[in-house]
Amino acid sequence: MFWQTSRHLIDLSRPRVMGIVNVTPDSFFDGGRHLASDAARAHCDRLVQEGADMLDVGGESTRPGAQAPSVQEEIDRVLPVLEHACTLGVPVSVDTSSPALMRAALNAQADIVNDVRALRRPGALEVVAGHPSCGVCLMHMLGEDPATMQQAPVYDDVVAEVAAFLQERMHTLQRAGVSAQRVVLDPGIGFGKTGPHNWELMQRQAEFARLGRPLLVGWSRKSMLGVLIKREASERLPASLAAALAAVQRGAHIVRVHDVAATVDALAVWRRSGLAP
Ligand code: 7PJ
Repeated sequence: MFWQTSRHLIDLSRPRVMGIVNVTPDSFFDGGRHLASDAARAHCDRLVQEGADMLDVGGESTRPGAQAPSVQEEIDRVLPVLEHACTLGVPVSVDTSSPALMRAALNAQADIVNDVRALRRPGALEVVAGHPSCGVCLMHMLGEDPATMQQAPVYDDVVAEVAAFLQERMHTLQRAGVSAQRVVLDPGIGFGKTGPHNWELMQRQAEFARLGRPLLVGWSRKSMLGVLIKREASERLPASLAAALAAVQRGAHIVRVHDVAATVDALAVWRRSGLAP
């Protein structure tokens, strides 16, 4: 299976590692932005050295209750880092729901739009459809607002409902002229799901294969791991590795992770062991 993106045709015959680059300054002093973007550029270099197959650069925290940055603030944060990432020889995605940032990122040679809202913001679908070849990751989130998505999410059948949503969004893109070869799907671990919903998505992940497109999943350091093993985010690396391996064993094509070096090592052993499905 292949993923068509702006500059790269990505071969997904073996699992790939997407390294997370967050550009979210925790300081609102004037200097904070520059420090944050210098650090983020260095982090891009490090993740590529560690073996990341692609980088995902984002500036909006989707933690429940997080304050959303203004569109201009998000662009000012992300664009300089993205421009640097695009010089490193690997495919680069922009993690945003903002059509203005999507357009700016694609003009700056970004390969992929990764949108946790699956291009539901007005104008977002048009930006992707207006590009001849960029890739897109469509993720499921219950509702459109991280601030409220965790307020008692309810599903009859979480796997069926997430799959139906992803299929509907993919068909909408195809009607707008975006070919399926440009699309990757993501069940959105932690986005409007209870702990049991997330684990059911893992246990039944193989059912997403019938959608016919590659699957990207992100379990890295997320809270359902912490609930299971009772550890803070900084101590969730072993749990995150186990989740990444379980996900690729169940057919995930791309794992979105913070800890690239460790994930690359774990996947090398997994492959050499002949466990590939
Ligand atoms: C995801 C994401 C994910 C995709 C975030 C975090 C929260 N994009 N952006 N999939 N998660 N495609 O990393 O903890 O799971 S932000």
